Order: sequence, then C-alpha cells, then structure tokens
Amino acid sequence: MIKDKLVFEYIEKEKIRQTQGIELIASENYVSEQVMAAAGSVLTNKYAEGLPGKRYYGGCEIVDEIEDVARNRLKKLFDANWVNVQPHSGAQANAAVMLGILNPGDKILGFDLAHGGHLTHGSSVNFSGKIYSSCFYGVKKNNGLLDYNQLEKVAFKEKPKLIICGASSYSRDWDYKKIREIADSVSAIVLADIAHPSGLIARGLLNDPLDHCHIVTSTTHKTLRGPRGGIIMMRNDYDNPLGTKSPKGNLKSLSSVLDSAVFPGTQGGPLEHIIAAKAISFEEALSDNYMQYILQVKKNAKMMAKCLIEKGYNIISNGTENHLMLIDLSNKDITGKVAENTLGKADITINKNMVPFDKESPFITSGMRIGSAAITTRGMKEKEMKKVVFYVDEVLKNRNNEKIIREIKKEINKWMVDYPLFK
Ligand code: DSN
Repeated sequence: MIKDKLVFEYIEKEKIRQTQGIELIASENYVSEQVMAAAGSVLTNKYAEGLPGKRYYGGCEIVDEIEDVARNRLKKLFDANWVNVQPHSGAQANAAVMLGILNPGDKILGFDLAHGGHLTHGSSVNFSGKIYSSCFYGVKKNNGLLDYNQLEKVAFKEKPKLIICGASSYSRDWDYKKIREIADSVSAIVLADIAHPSGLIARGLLNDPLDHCHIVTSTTHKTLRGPRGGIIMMRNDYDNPLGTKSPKGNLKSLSSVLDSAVFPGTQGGPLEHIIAAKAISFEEALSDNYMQYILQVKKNAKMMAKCLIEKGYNIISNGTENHLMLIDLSNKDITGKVAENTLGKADITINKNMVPFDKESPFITSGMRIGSAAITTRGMKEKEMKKVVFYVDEVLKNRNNEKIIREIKKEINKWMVDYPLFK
C-alpha cells in the first residue's frame, strides 16, 4: 500500500533515531500509539472552518462531535469554562490572543527571550515584536529567579495593555496572583503561556494560572504529551477589552472575540485529525497512569538537577520545580553549541540555550537546556537519571576524544533497548 519508499525510509530512520538515543530536549515527548493513529487518520481529509454547529462546510457532523469531545475533555482537565482547541501551535494560539485583544502598536510586556521567555512574547524578530510595541522583564542576576519588582516597575512605567507570563526555559513556578495584581493596577490583561509546564499544571503539581490570568495558552505536545498543537483557555469569560460589538450592537464577550481571532482571524480550516489526537491525549492526561507519569517527570528533573550540581554544573536558579533546567556551561569552558554537537555524537539530544546575561550569541550560547518529559515516558526513574547525568558528564569531559564518545554511544544505544517506546 505504501508507495513512497524514500519518505518512509526517512520516517523509519527517524524512528530509530528517536528510539536509540536519550532524548533530553525539554519541549519534546513521545505520544501514544492511539494519538499517532488519530493524527494519521482520514480526518486529515476534512475541511471544517468554523466551530462545531457553526461550520462553513457540509459533512461536519462527525468532526463536530470529535471537536466537542476535545473541548469538553480539555475543560475538565484544566477546570476551564471556555476553550478553543483549533490553534495549530502555541505560536498560533498567542497570535490569535494578541490579534483578538490588541491593536497594532499597543504595548505588551513579556519575559525576555534571553532570560528564558519565548519568541512570541514580543521578540523583535517575531510578529509579536513587529506588530506590537514590546518591553520586557527578566530574572535577577544573583539568583536567576524572576524579578517581580522589575516586572512591576516596567509595568508602571510602560503601562502595557497585555502582560505575558510563561517561558520556554525557566525552571521555577510562577506567582500568577502577584502578576495579576500588578496587571490590575495598570489595567492590563494577563496572558499565561504554559506551553512547557501545562501537564504539571493540569494535574496540580504547579500553581494554577487559570485562577488569576485572564487568558491561558499552551502547546499540547510537551509535558501534556499530545500531538503538536496549541490551545486557548479561560476559566471566566470577560468583556472584550477592545469593545468590539456584534453586528447587532452588543458588546462581544472575550471568548467570542478569541474564537473569531483563531478563525477567521489567524487560521483557515482547523486540523481535525490533530484535534482528534488532542482529544485522546486530554483523556490520557486525566488518567491515573498520567498522574504517575507527571509526578515522575518532576521527580526525575529534580534528581537530574541534583546529580548535575554534584558534578559541578551551574544550574540557573540552582534547581528546578518543573520538568526542565537551564545549565550555564561557562565554568566548564564549553559553549552550548559545542555541548549540543558533542552530546549529539553520543545520541544524547539536547538544545543549546542562551542563559540570562549571556555573552555569547544565540547561535553559540553559554548554556544548554534539558528536560525529563521524554525519558520519563520511556519508563526511566530516579535511578536512571543518575546514569543519564553520568553519560552527559562523561561525553562533555571527553569532548575531544572521539573514541570514548563512540563507545558511550554504543552503550547508550544498547541501554535504550530496555526502554521501548511502546510497551
Ligand atoms: N521551541 C519551543 C521550545 O523548545 O521550548 C518553544 O517554542
């Protein structure tokens, strides 16, 4: 049945790569077979612009049911009262939120990308920094912890319309209550982008942003362990801050503004195959098995951080409360770029990462970011974290010895056979 030998050979090679190595990229994970099956299903054939019950195409009866299942499960998972499961990615979710509640040129305040934030939180190379006027807060130099005083000062000075919290490489929890208080004092909306820790938040292992933030976005493929995609959620609905009115002259609710900002605002047809896969992953995330998994993710990250610190690695903020950590490699006399390349030779996959106040460029960096979400899915526990850190350290110490690195790679490939993708 399968005709495209070339592409399927590459897919098989990628499967082998994913299986035989130690995956430490903090934003990656392995989905279940049923999530993959839905993502590769006939639903990919269907156009369904609009929302369930209000589509612009015929033949949507079944995808309507599927999207409603996804929405209801997501509401249950986060105790949300309104959700949109259509964003193709976290970036698309953020784009829709900004389109919905801001006018071009409006001021936004986000966590500095160089301190652990995200491109879509106002970076000058991203739509968020090109269309809107961005300003930033960051972490304290002495301890790597978020500087709430600075956030407050910048908010008072700049009077942003939107304050964005959330990060792609910050290993500590967030004080959403405090951020909401600051936002209220300058009449700003708060968006929490929980793309990274959403799985931990869903199961109560971190503070709940939905308690305090007006709008919450996330990806579905990191700790949440679903297909690649985005979501938008709110616990309460609000009046639309732009004062947009419906054709009948009524003030539109924020939820309807956000729905319109996803489609037709920023996207065309939703990916119903991915929405089905999201629905499955939300049900998985509600299960006892997932609870055990996400608890273990947190324990594994803590153990990795402890072992790294024992080996003299400098972890920003000196530890982790979630699934990831950012390591400043300056004291090891190695750049992030070299670390990424060298570990890659031993089939340990990480990403180089800027550290706060980094002197290197984003292409070189002084740091690396690692996370425990993917290796925990493979069935690893604290005991295995010690071995993972041992391998990381050995490879970095022997970065100029190709022979040793080749031997470690062989050991790793053999070891990973004990942790199959699907049991
Ligand atoms: N690229 C994602 C990450 O690795 O964190 C964020 O978009």
